Amino acid sequence: MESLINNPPGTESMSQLITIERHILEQQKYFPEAHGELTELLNDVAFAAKLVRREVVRAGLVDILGFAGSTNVQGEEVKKLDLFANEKIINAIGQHGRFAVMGSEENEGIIIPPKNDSGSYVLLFDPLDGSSNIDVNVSVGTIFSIYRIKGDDPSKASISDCLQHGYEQVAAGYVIYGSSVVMVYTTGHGVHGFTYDPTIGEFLLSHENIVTPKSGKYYSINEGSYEQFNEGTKKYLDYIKKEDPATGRPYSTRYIGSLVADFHRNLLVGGVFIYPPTSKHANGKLRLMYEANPLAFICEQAGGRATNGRERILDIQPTELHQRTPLYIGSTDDVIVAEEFEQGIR
Ligand code: P6P
Repeated sequence: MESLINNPPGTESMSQLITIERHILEQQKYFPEAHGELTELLNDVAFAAKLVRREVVRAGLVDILGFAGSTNVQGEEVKKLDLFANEKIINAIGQHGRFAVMGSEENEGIIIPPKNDSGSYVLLFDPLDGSSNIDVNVSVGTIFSIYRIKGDDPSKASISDCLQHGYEQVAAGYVIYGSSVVMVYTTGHGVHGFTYDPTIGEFLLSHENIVTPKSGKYYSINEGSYEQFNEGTKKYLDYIKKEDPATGRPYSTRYIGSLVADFHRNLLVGGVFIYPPTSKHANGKLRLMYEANPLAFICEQAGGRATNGRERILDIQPTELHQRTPLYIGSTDDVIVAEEFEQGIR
């Protein structure tokens, strides 16, 4: 597909304008049994992303910044945009009844939409990850993960439908609200990115079949937590900074402090993101169900690797909706090196 960049808006041929709705429809051929439901709910998510984008990109212009005064289940101050994004996604998606049950980073328990009688799916999401960066105009993101309910009666949907292995996901994606707004998703048939064109209000295919490099030149970790790291992580950091042209070292450090932004960069150009176990967070800080699992599904579909340093993220048996996990994710060769230090092999 010719790049849209070579054709200024208005000059591209219609064949280049593949909207996310059209692309999702084409993915339906892989799910004949879904009777179009998956298509509709992915479009619901894309629509909700447009509503969130509208506010995020003008956050500085309206009185939507600053703390909402409340704190979320994680005990963190909740900014108005977190709350807004959470409400928008729940309302915009819950109204169609396609989801039997939802789980959000901002809600302690599960959410049963008012209308869920026809819902065969589960939606788990982080409405606005990295929200502490909103006030300083650093990219933030929405992350989502979709499963089928385990039974066939939506009215009986419960927490157990939310606590499925990551390998059971039927779709996953994220939206990064940055210099441009990009939505990336997979249904298990490759990873595809869409850039929002505000002149027509559509997400247009801009990154077809994303394949992440086998290795990169970036490592992403919060080195300010060095003293909290275990010996394996400290040895890894010493290793990755040593000069060795044969292995492309030293790698450059890139850490934005916004998971979706760090992940997206490494997905496109190669690299590894690590949130390891620390003395403060024995299981790391990031959440399994609506951060690690969806990004792991996407990363593996793009040819990358995602583990907790020892075990494949998608194989972890969930026990709680908000459980944390260490996360080693990105280019396969780079993740393996980091794991070998974590496991004491190096
Ligand atoms: P730290 C943002 O708060 C977040 O949840 C992720 O987006 C980000 O990767 C991580 O936390 C940053 O955490 O401890 O390095 O500030």
